[in-house]
Amino acid sequence: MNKIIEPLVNVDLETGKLSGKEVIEVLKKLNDLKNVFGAEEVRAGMDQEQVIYEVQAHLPIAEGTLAGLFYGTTIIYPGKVGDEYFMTKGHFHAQSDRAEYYWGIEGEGMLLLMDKDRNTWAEKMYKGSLHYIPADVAHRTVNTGDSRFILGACWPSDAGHNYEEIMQNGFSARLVEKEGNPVLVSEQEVGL
Ligand code: PAN
Ligand code: ZN
Repeated sequence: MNKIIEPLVNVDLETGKLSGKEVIEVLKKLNDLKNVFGAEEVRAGMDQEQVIYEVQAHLPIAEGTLAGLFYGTTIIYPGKVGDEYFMTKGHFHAQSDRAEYYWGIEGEGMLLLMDKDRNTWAEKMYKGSLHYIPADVAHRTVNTGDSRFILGACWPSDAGHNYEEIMQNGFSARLVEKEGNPVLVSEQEVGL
């Protein structure tokens, strides 16, 4: 009855790394990111086994369960496809009105956000930055630095992921390097 137990999962507060029994890990290699970057022909010519990002998550209940929470850490490795920085696929939530928190843990990056009217903006992310992703806003993270970029996330267990919308239509802007700096370029400018 009245017992004191050890936690099932631990998080390394320096690196975001999760350890414990109920942790799942997903690797995304360049091969998994077809048509994600503007320069698909450049991506296709690179090493397809290269890991671009990895996600560790603690999902203590079944996906789709109402009113629970999930916790995850994402590591995005540094690099570019052409002039576009390595980034996640990005998604709306399947239950599109579900919000999410992100926070920066290590390195430098950006959170790319796009509403349903395809207005896209970016927020700088760094160790300690906190980001509230509102309902109905697609989100993708981008490593704009030259070392690994790590972020934490917490989202509702019934949010789900709608990757299809972004695979079909993309975001309306991309983060590219120009003269050594990240610049948000809209689809009109690059003819996405
Ligand atoms: C995050 C993301 C994670 C990977 O946990 O799932 O950063 O990005 P993609 O899912 O776009 O590949 C989250 O937003 N969960 O809802
Ligand atoms: Zn999400």
